[in-house]
Amino acid sequence: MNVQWYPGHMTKTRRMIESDLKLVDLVTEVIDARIPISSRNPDLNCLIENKPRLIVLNRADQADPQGNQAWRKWFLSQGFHVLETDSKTGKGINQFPLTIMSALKEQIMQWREKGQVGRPVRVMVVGVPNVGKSTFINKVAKKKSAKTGDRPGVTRGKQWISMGTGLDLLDTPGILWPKFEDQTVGRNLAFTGAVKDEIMDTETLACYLIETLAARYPAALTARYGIAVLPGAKGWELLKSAAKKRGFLISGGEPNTERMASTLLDEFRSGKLGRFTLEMPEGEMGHG
Ligand SMILES: Nc1nc2c(ncn2[C@@H]2O[C@H](COP(=O)(O)OP(=O)(O)O)[C@@H](O)[C@H]2O)c(=O)[nH]1
Ligand SMILES: [Mg+2]
Repeated sequence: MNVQWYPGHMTKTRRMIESDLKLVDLVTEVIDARIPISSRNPDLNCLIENKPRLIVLNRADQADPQGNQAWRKWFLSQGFHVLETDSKTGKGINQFPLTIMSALKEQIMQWREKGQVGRPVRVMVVGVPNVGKSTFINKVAKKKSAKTGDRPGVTRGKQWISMGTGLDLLDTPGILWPKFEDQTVGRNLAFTGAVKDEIMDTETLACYLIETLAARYPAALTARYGIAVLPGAKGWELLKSAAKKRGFLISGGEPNTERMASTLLDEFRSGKLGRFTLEMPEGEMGHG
């Protein structure tokens, strides 16, 4: 596992986030809309306590639109505010300031009653690696001020990005750790490329992915790879069929499952295969 997730760094990161939290009125939790459970930190609720929270369903462009809708509904039912974004193109970003203002409407009215008229609203972004925090902040700032690919444990001074009248965003996100000791979480993060492929060999990972997709999105596999997907189909068989259909063969005519595995992961991550939500709110889909 990556060095940035060692416990020492976690403690340091947690302390940093705790001190940043004191400075802000609202926490923006960026998550990967394809894996809304696996891309969250389970300890965040304790850490944040009662601060208003905005869930940004980022990578909405890569997730199943029906999945986005179901998750929006679920997070709203949990008392969160929700925004769907594609930070790569910027879709949904312009709703960010408005969504914050509406989330803090009562708070702002209270400040006004107390005579705190010019009090700026301050916001921070948190999230696990690879959900798109830096890209999101860059789009919000409309300039490349947040570094992409940053890592926890880096000390820095506080910088604020103005998002318009009286609305400030902390320019550096709080980087949380996922619940990586959970196997399903680890796999989901590996599917999306959030953790390096080295944690598992590519073929094993691709077997899990194709089986997961077969259970929920069989038509996408048939459309892209021309394979029949029967109920209960096993990952290894599906991977072999796809390799044969693609003409990926090794000497002797055996399917080149290694090449097919890389292709599947690439096509899943790049969106060529389609838009997928691998986890649904409880009650909407059993975990595959
Ligand atoms: N398609 C798509 N790609 C995104 C989106 N947000 C971020 N990315 C890409 O995902 C990668 C990781 O993003 P980054 O902002 O570094 O993630 P961070 O680790 O959370 O800061 C980059 O290549 C981004 O271009 C999004 O909403 N849609
Ligand atoms: Mg980053």
